[in-house]
Amino acid sequence: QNCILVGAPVDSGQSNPGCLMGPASYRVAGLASTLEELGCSVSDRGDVVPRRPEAAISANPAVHSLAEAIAWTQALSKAAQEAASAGFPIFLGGDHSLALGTVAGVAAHAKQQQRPLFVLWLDAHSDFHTPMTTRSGNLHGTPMAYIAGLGDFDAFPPFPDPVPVERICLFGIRSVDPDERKALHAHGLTPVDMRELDERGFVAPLRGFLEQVRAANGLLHVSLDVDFLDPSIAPAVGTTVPGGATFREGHLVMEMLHESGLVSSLDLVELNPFLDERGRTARLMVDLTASLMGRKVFDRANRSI
Ligand code: DIR
Ligand code: MN
Ligand code: MN
Ligand code: MN
Repeated sequence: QNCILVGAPVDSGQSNPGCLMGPASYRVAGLASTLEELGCSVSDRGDVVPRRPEAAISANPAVHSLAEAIAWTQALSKAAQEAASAGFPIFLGGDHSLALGTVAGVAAHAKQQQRPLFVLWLDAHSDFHTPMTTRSGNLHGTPMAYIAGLGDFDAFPPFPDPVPVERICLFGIRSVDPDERKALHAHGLTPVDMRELDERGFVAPLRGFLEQVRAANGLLHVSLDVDFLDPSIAPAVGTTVPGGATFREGHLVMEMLHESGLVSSLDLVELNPFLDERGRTARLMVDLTASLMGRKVFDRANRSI
C-alpha cells in the first residue's frame, strides 16, 4: 500500500482546545515507521493549511466557527481528492468536522472512478446534526448529515455526490441527540448501536456491511473517532461516553477491515493529546491503524471475511 499521511489540525469543530495537536501526536507516536514496518510505502504530506476564512455567520446562533469550518472543508476536500487518486490517504485529525472535507474529497474521487462510495462511521455519536439542529453549536456533530446530503448546511459548498443511507454504517453508536434521532428516522438510517453490538457481537454486523461493499465493488471510507473506544482505554478525547469498544473489539474490527481488502481511505479523529496520559491514546490509535493495515498476531488464511 502507498499510504499518504495528510495532517488536518482542525480544532474549530468543538469547544475543547487540543485537537490541533493530533497530527503531531500521531507522528511522535511513530505512525509512519509503523506503517513502513508493515511493508507500506509512506509519504507524509505535512499539515493542510486552510485559506483565511471569509466571514460567515450561521442562521443558527448556537453555531460557532462556521467560517473556519467552511475554509477547512474546502482545503481538505481538495487535499483529500488529490491524495485519494495517488494512494491510500490517512487523515490525521483534528476534530471530526474535518470529515466534512475529507469525505467530500474522497466522494469526488469515487465519482470520478465511477465506483460507489461506502462510509463506515466508528463513533459513540451519530454526528447527524445539521447546522440548523445542533444545540451545542459544535460542527463536529454534523459531518454524517452532510455526507448523506441533508440540506440546511448554511454557506457550505454542496456535498459533491451524497452517499445514500444504504451505503452508510454508523457503528458503535451510544449517544444520539433528539433532533439527530428524528433525522435518522426520517432518512431511514438505523445505526448499529451498542445495544445491537451487545446482542449480535461485532463480527456479524460488520461482515454484513462489508459484504454489501464487496457486492457493489465499492470504495470504503472509514472514519474512526477516538470515542468509538471505551474511555478506559482511550481517555484523550473531549467527549468520552462510557460503554465503548474494548481493546480487543477495536482490534477485531480493524483486522476484519484489513482482511476485507476493501478500505480505501481513513480518518483518525478527535484525539486531544492534551487530555492524554503519556501518549497512550495516540499509541493505541497507531496500533489500531497497524491492524487495519495488516498487523496480526499470526497469519492464517481466510479468517473472517
Ligand atoms: C453532540 C456530541 N451530539 C453534539 N457530538 C459529538 O455536540 O452535537 N461528539 N460528535 O464527539
Ligand atoms: Mn464523531
Ligand atoms: Mn464521537
Ligand atoms: Mn459534539
